[in-house]
Amino acid sequence: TVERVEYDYYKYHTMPEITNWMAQLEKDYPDVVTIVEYGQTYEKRVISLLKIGLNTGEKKKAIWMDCGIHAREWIAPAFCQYFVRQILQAHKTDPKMQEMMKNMDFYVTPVLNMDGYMYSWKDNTTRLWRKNRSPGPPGCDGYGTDLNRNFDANWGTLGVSFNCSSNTYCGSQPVSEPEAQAVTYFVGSRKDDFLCFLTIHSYGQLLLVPYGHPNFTASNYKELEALPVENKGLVADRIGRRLMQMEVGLGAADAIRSVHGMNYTVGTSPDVLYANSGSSRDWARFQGIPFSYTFELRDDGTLGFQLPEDQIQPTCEEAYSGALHIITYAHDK
Ligand code: ING
Ligand code: ZN
Repeated sequence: TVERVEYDYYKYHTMPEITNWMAQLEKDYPDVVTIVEYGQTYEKRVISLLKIGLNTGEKKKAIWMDCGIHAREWIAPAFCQYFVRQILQAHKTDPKMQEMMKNMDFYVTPVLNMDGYMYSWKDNTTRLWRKNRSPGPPGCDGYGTDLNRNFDANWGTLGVSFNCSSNTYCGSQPVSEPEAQAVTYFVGSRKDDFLCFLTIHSYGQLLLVPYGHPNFTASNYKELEALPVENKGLVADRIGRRLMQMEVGLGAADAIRSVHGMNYTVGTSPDVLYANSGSSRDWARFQGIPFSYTFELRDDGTLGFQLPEDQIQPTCEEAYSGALHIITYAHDK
């Protein structure tokens, strides 16, 4: 008999380990888990996600979660794996999770930027790599585009660099990168199904709501006054959605705090830190997905991207509680 070794969710895993873990889950939960391949990285690795839900034969709503869009943020893929394990366990016993899995499919990408993630595992000098691994335009000797500046949402306008060696290089044009293309195509072609878009980063202990661009937040109030009556509904909806997202985000921060007492700040990126453009969160919201959040997990900057393994468990426990708050609200609404 072959003894199955328990997967250790409280360690950081290499890309091949995560790929094997995905394949094993599909075998262990054939009725609930399906691997979906939906793109290719610059270095031709296949980007895949776990589709998790009960096959009801009905058209279902959907939840998006991606981790590891930035290579060095290792706690993010660890969280996606923990999240998947938790919902699979909960669905065995918890009536609420059973109900949600009947009505919705969870689409979870454990590592979106696979090339960058593998590069960050190479050695001590590459551990803090952030971007993908595509070479810059001709004449540039840097590598990599910041995938969270490459989406088609006010692309190239704020909080980006056009220097291909910069950590926030936004690419040669909107969605120039194959990893951003994969998400854009997969989510964009099913945008009416998605209730919720969660993209997981570290660090900073923040829950960021759209938009990263300040012109699409506060000034909406002025816009509303100036608009002809027939357009007010749309903009009011935009404001209403933003307020609703803030409220649900604050609820998620409370849920997080109740687990280990950690404080997460909720707001738009210009309110909380600095403005940016081309993020997947903003893009998803522009697509009309009602709830779109960036999670910035632990820590507060003390150890930053090199979060010790003994913090994986508490970080995942609290973030799970926050994510579930948002997902449950989006489902019930
Ligand atoms: N932070 C995100 C980034 O893309 C962000 C989100 C944007 C945070 C702007 C704050 C301000 O930069 C990380 N850590 O990647
Ligand atoms: Zn990040």
